[in-house]
Amino acid sequence: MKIKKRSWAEPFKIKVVEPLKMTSREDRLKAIKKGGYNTFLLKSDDVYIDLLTDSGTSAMSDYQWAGMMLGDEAYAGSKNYYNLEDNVKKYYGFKYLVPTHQGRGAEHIVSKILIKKGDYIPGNMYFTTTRLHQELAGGTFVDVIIDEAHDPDNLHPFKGNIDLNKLDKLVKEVGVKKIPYVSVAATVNMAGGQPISIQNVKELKVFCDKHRIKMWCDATRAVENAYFIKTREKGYANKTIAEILKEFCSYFEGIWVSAKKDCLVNIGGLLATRNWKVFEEARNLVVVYEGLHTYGGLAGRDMEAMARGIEEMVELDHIKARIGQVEYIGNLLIKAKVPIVKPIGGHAIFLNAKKFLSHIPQTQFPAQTLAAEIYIDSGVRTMERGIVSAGRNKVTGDHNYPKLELVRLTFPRRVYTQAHMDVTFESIVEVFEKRKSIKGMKMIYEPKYLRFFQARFEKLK
Ligand code: PM9
Repeated sequence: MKIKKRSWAEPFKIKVVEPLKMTSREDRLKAIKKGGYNTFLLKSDDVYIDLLTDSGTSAMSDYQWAGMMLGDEAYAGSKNYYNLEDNVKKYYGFKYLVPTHQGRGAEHIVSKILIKKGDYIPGNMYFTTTRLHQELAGGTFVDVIIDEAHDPDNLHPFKGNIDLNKLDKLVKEVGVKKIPYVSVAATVNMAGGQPISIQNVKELKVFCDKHRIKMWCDATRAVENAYFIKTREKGYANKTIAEILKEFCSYFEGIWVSAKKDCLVNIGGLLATRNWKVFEEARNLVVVYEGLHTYGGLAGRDMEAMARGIEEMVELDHIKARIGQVEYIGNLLIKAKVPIVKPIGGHAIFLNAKKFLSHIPQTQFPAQTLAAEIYIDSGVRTMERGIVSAGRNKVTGDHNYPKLELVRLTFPRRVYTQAHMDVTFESIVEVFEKRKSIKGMKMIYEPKYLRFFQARFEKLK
């Protein structure tokens, strides 16, 4: 037999296992009904394969666990803080670090420092917590991502790119004084884990320097972005992930990071900048909202795990296998003609619920419905990323109607095997086969903020 293409495998072996619980269809029907047809309201005990999020769900390495034992739990000046500071400098390239309990802690502080009432914050598609903090600080988020990002079938290799014409239009409309910074996400979660190119960031930098606008980056999944730059962008194939990450970050005044993703930890976040004034203000605010500036709401051991996770996140074998797993199931779904967002993104597969359940109008929550149906079929937990996540227009109070109505299958890092991918794939195909019989839902409880976390639904008869 001639082998056409050699396979890759996970660059680790398993040392500790956590048993998974199998449930019956009846159990799952009861559980999802009790949880108001919202997968966030399920008990994890009732879940078989948990693809809700890649946030804080990674498996840590033995090197990270060993670091946990070296936690210096001093209130002030923990040595783990200094290890983290060294690695943030070495890998992200920023001199000043403020740790936070998780990403939104950093978003809160950055938004409070940079935004004043009446400002506009352009960005490459909104993210739920990011936009909310920008709004709570008095700003209005403006989407300036390229149009291709809103089309699930468009094959643009960098759908996270910013459309400089849209940005220019905003500058002309509101004036530079009302634009405190451009909010750049790498990769873009809500667009399907799509990357932004270095070329686009460089062009943005020229534009922003000309208009004296700052650039800040949500670098939560910037390592995945770096992998896409390496594999898709001219001139970067021979650079290491670490080199690309550092160059990428060099265009920004600062970053915020939810360390629960790329950095391979279960809790943690950070804000890093090269601007002393911003750092000083952030250091002042962090003691109000998070904790002292040398721990920001984290234990010393958590900071050590993060410092070590940062070293591991840029290893090529790791990131290749991580994205390879997403590509594996994505390609199976494409072959089975299940509609997904293309190109396949970094951290997740996004099912196109608008196409999958084309008979259900957006006001009956097709993505929310599909996530519930997949859970009922197999115990695989996914997440809605459509009209529920998009929330309401803060002026009119009506739903925001996003073009993308998606269900996200998000893959925790180093947790599941290829066999788990096969089981998940088969479940989605089964649901796809009987899609015509599926009915939509109505919302019966809606919380004020970030409604997707706690909203409740009922099945339509
Ligand atoms: N992202 C996710 O599942 C967890 C909460 S929202 C469902 O994708 C970006 C790009 C994120 C992110 C969280 C945060 C907030 C900021 N930026 O969750 O507070 O994807 O650590 O980070 C989630 P924290």
